[in-house]
Amino acid sequence: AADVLTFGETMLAAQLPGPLAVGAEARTTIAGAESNVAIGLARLGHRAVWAGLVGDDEPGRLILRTLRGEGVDTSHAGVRPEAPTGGMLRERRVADLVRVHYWRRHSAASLLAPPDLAPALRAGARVLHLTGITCALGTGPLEAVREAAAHAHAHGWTVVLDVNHRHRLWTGEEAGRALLPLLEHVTVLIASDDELPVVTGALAERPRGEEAAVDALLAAGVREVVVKRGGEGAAFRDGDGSRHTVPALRVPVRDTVGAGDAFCAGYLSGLLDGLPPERRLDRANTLGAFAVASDGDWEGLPRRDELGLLTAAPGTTIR
Ligand code: ADP
Ligand code: KDG
Repeated sequence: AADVLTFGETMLAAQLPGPLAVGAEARTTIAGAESNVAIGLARLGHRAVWAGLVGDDEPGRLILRTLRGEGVDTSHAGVRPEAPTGGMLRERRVADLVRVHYWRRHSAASLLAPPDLAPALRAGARVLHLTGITCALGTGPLEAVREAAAHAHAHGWTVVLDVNHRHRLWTGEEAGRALLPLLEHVTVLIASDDELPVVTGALAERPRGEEAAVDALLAAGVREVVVKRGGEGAAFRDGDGSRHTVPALRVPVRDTVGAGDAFCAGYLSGLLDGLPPERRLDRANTLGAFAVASDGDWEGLPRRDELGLLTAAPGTTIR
């Protein structure tokens, strides 16, 4: 069986070093939070399955080829001729500000419905990885997430939900209402500090502050809550009262997009390797640092033999 099953929307992505409106030249690649996690895991030697839908088009072929080339299992991915693969464009509008544009309405990935996942769920995995992005794609994808979470929970898998709130797709209120019913199935909830209120805002008592928000999530049945704090690092709490924090690694910041997904892949890798919470956080932090210190969402993620690279002195040339 697989180590991790994940699914969601992966898009054709264009990266522009300058403003789109004046015709900056683009580099094409693929982007998708769930496939970023799958690639991060595959690079570390884990068996990751990505089970999303693409169109029968060139972007769809690029996506499947890239994932296969990275060693991600796509045997449960689907091709839908009736809808196009979604797209996104990321423009570096000015040095420190990136703007994202999506073309994903009515995309092939948004056609996802529970039956599409049945074979992958039957095949089994140790961990199910879900993100709030998939929940935002429509009622079919949301139902698919709910059924997958219920199935995985009932079969004793570890269920990991990364809130991954995307303002461009839905409001915090909509996200909270959709994610709340999932919590009873979630083992590990991962959120950035500003995303915690998205989920807990939908609770009747609306906890105030991070501490209260994490308490409320643990009371709702989540076993571990991992909070990402960008350049400050991350924190962990579980239902047994243990707590850990780790500072971020000090690296030059190239491109922060994808850091959260890399972090998540590192955390899952640590779980699969049976590491204790503090070392899971270390690995998560290490992958997050690789993502911010390199261009692209997933291109710079480490293989297992590269995990220690960031401890080299700044400016090192390895020869
Ligand atoms: P997201 O991309 O989901 O918003 P964060 O920005 O919180 O998530 O980043 C996720 C993780 O990536 C952080 O918890 C940290 O481990 C790492 N990270 C983010 N920014 C930096 C940074 N400037 N330096 C080093 N590590 C970082
Ligand atoms: O997490 C990085 C993502 O922003 C990117 O890969 C695309 O899935 C994506 C999204 O919805 O923004």
